[in-house]
Amino acid sequence: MFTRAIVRPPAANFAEALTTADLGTPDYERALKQHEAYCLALERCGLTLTRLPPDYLHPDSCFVEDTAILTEALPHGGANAPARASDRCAVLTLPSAPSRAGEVESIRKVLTDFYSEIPFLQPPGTMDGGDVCEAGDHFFIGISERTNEAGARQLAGLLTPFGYTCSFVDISKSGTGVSPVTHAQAARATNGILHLKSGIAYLGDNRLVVIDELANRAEFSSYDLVPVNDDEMYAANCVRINDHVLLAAGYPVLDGKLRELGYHTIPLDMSEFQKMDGGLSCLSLRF
Ligand code: CIR
Repeated sequence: MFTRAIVRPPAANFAEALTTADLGTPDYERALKQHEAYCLALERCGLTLTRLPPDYLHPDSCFVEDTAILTEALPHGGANAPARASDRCAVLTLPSAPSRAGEVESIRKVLTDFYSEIPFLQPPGTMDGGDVCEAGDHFFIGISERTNEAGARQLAGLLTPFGYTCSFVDISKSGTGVSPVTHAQAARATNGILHLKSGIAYLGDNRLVVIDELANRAEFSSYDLVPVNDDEMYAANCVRINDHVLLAAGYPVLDGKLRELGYHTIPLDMSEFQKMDGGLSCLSLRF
């Protein structure tokens, strides 16, 4: 159960954010409107928002999810839970993109209002929060072009005392054997996904939304899979928040599947964020 989220609107220089997508320049006014609609959807899901001011020094700073890992409290301490397991846990990440490293400090300051201890990852570890997928009392940690094994091991070491188990999912080019064929793919990982959560989303109830390319991975074999076809890949980065699932607008097949499964979906226009490689989940830190 989530009760809060941290969000930050894009700054006026959002067009200077990192991107490998070939989708054109984002329209700033439109991005602001889409961001506001996203915030209202979070509130509709029952979340209280901490709204940070735009950060002109960091053009990617609206993608707050990449800066920290925040756990949900485990309802009953989880299967492997020692004494501290019902505590929530926050860990600051170490984004490998130099232009994003400075985003972490302002998030740390905000999190001190909510967490008494906030460990952070150390070099040579690197990590973007978009590579970390919480699935009940288990965490999938993607090894990608942004998150390395050292970072993944550090995070696993920090989460284990809270009763979580972790496994690594290699989506890097070297891990998949997929040969990148375009410049955009070369800068990304599995079939053009930037982060693990660009390709999977946990819905609760042992259910995972997953892109076709990851559907046969042994790591996911014990889950009920909701497959996302290649045409709708971008929508795989959806988010279950309490009784709702937020997903990108314009992906009717996945939307239909989720509704058939009984989820109340809220489609949101994400076009301007997609231009800068941003998925829907990355616009908020939920806890
Ligand atoms: C970046 O390349 O870092 C940003 N332009 C996009 C980050 C998106 N983050 C996410 O999906 N978790």
